[in-house]
Amino acid sequence: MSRMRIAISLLLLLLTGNMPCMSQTSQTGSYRFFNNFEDSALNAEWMNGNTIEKSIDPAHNFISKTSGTNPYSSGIETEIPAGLKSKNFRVVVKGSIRCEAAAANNQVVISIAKGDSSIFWSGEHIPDSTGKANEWNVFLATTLIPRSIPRDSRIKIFVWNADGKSETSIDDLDINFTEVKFPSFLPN
Ligand SMILES: [Ca+2]
Repeated sequence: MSRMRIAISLLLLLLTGNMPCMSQTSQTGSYRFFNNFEDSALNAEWMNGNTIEKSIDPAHNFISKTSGTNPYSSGIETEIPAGLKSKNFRVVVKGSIRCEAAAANNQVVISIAKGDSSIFWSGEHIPDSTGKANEWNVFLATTLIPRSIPRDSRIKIFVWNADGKSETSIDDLDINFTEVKFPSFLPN
């Protein structure tokens, strides 16, 4: 490998290493991660890429599909973003979901760990996934993350097929981190 190639590889590693899937920073303290699973280069940077496949629904094309044997959807794994370390922040996860069986249990999971130690875990049931089988629904889950989380923690976000009853398709996964500033006084 030439020296130039090594330099380019190192640069790419630096650029993509810690924040692989950050699509944009719209304002200070706000970070967005979005994937409609149509871009193979972006898909490779997201977790559980083995779940990404072509849907039978041409309107959604590529999706992340979970089942009893592959229960975790594609999602993100990243360090706490630099602008949110030691800050309270809100995580809002939106997306589209389609279950092949009614009353399936799918959950938006936010898992935070420092090294091998789990620090925070939340699994929010997606009510819309209990709707009619084989129809697309949208979902939204919101979780507050306290500023006491260690600065060098890593955060994972994905959809968990918790009961394995249904093959479940996930698309247009849209994850937003926003700093929450609580007022320093209470209004009269
Ligand atoms: Ca798609």
